[in-house]
Amino acid sequence: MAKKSVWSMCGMCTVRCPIRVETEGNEVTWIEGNPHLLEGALCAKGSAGHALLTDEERPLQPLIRKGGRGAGRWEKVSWYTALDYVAERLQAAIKSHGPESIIMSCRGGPFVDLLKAFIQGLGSPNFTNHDSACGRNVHHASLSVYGLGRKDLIYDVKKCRHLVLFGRNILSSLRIAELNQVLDMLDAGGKLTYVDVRQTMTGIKATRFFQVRPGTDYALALGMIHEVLRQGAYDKEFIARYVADFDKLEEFIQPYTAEWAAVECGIKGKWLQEFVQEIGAERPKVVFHPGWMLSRYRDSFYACRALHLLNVLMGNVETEGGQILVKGPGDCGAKGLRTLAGLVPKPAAKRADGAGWKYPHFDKGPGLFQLFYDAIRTGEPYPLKALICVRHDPFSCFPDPQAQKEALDKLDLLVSIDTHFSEFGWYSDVILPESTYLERSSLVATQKGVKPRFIMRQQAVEPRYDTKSLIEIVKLLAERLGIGQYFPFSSPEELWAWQLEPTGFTAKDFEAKGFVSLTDKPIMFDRANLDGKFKTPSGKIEIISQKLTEAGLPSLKPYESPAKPPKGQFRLVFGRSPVHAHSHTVNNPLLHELMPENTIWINKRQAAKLGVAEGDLVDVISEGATGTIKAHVTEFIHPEAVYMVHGFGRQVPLQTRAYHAGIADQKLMQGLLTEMDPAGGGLCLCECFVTVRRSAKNPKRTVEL
Ligand SMILES: Nc1nc2c(c(=O)[nH]1)N[C@H]1C(S)=C(S)[C@@H](COP(=O)(O)OP(=O)(O)OC[C@H]3O[C@@H](n4cnc5c(=O)[nH]c(N)nc54)[C@H](O)[C@@H]3O)O[C@H]1N2
Ligand SMILES: Nc1nc2c(c(=O)[nH]1)N[C@H]1C(S)=C(S)[C@@H](COP(=O)(O)OP(=O)(O)OC[C@H]3O[C@@H](n4cnc5c(=O)[nH]c(N)nc54)[C@H](O)[C@@H]3O)O[C@H]1N2
Ligand code: SF4
Ligand SMILES: [Mo]
Repeated sequence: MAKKSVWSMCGMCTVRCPIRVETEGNEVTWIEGNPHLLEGALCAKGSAGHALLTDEERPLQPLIRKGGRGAGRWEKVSWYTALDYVAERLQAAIKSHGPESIIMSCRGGPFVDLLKAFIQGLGSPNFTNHDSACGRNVHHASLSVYGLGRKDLIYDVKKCRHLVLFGRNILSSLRIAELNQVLDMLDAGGKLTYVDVRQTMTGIKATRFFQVRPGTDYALALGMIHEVLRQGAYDKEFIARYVADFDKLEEFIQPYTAEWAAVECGIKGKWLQEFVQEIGAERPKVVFHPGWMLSRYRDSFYACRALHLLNVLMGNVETEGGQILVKGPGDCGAKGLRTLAGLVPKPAAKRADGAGWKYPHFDKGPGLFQLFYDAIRTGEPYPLKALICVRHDPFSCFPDPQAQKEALDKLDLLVSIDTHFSEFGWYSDVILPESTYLERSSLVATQKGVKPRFIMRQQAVEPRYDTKSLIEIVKLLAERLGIGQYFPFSSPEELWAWQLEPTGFTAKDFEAKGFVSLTDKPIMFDRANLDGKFKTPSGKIEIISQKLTEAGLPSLKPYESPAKPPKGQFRLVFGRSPVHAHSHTVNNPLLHELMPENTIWINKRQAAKLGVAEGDLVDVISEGATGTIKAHVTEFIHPEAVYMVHGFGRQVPLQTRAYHAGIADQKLMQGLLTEMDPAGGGLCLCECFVTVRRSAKNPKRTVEL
């Protein structure tokens, strides 16, 4: 059988590592990281991609709901029928309530141009994503300090001398390229300081580990700022040149001494002083990395802001081993890709979630998903009628799926475009199954960075079942809805040629390495002349953000100590496993074998008080929700917290391996659907308290007399 080698991009998580795939006939025989970029490295999930191909516990043809929502009765239909069904209902919504009554949500990433063109082509501004449960606080904090988003600055992890990570479990919640950079940095003698409420793979490799009381990162960051200022360990020149209102920070920080922070966080003040001495000597090659999470507490926006300010104090902007402004094709003297969204007029209506107008400090880009639930419930600012989720599962992503269902029952149409049965898909009216990443081509994508490039995902094998690529699904739907003109292609090859046309490259240029580099050398701006690079209203790095002030919000918020869990309760925190990507790999035959269920981590002393031993079943109870799970009893978690890996507790019966294996943290987060940091928009996922008790489902303990 004919053997082939295909350049592609992994789709097992959203990192989308570049890969090389070997095929024989229609079988995938080998997958590795692109040797030119990743030296062949791939993670466990990426290696399990071929098991996704053959997995029949995914939607294998379009499905239309027959019974009530969520009842699991499906009619198998042709693509023709399914697309007509969706198009007719969208048309009805447009006719009765205008195109703005349609919401589309998508996980984001390098291929969103296609979906943006579709929803805006229909005339709706309501394009959204998952990010209020992920990195919105970090993003908005970054915007408020630099006027640049979280993706406009990259951390030069490999060359830094000291990497400081707050709840960023970089060696487990991984991106291959970044993980390799951390290891190279450590090999080169760099230091790693890690802050978490529990010990992790990253903490084990770290030079220093601060185990903090849950939710006190803001205090720690304030204590660090105080100590940096006290020791004079900051870049005075950089600050004088680029930073506004530094004196306001000096004044604000007065009460937040290192000793105070140490007491608040439960660490030693001496450790903080030593830490600041080190970074003072190592700056500017010091990176404070708020990651995506910094975990989701009520003040996480301000904690992220404080970390950004620490970076500013280090003077690490546009330096090797610090933070570097991303560069795009234009910075290499090259032309960018032609975009489909560029063909489409901007929708006239305001966003229904209020981002950019009701909430002027929120980036109106993808807005905030949870605010659509308010709009659905109230019908304000206008009625909403349909939700299309592409590569996004709001019932796994956002708290309290039951509350979400109650709101979504007000909509006439729910569509899931997914490779799997998502929890949302199972509740929706139509499932349009996308071909897996190995069975489809995607758009040409731009990867910005110090060395920007164009990259491509090419189809490795033919679809095994009656599924289609997103490119085809969108094109077919657009034609039915009278907006076919915005999709001027009839195959991925034609689309690539259209996108690439202004750049002077062709698909042939990708044959050698799977990507096209736009520069040989890293591009750096002149650090002595960064004027115009900071997109804040003042053009300076803003300690007091004008936008926040205009929105009536403080830029430097006084610290408030997080609530202690009520007696007998714990704060529920969560994270990821290196072998799973959120909830959608839990049913993968190979990955399920590696980690079939989650456990709940509980501190040894607390477990002893509850009579819970390692491996015992415990009931985890929050207001209105409960689940039973195995306990992992350990010294390596703060006594106030319990921890579980996100993604388990799935309720789709057709996924036999994942069905009811472990429990879902988001289902315990009752009442938190729209609880957010008002300044950052991030959801307060970590503001959930649960009771844990030994379950009656354990076998009775017998005592030998
Ligand atoms: N309680 C709690 N909530 C959380 C988190 C948590 O840890 N705990 N984590 C938060 C974070 S950081 C994030 S990023 C979000 C993630 O939340 P989501 O974005 O919803 O999560 P994913 O599981 O990455 O992907 C969603 C859907 O994409 C589908 N999918 C995967 N590959 C493809 C594909 O190739 N094509 C198509 N069409 N669909 C595909 C999957 O089957 C899945 O149904 O959740 C957030 N919410
Ligand atoms: N293998 C794998 N890798 C992934 C993903 C995946 O699903 N699987 N998802 C990707 C995505 S979408 C994201 S957003 C990133 C997320 O990457 P990270 O930001 O590294 O997120 P998590 O693994 O969720 O780790 C969160 C950590 O925060 C800790 N924590 C909880 N409360 C506190 C606190 O008060 N203070 C501090 N300092 N820490 C606290 C938790 O104990 C946990 O270890 O990972 C990405 N990489
Ligand atoms: S990190 Fe792993 S799963 Fe994610 S894209 Fe890269 S290889 Fe694939
Ligand atoms: Mo995320």
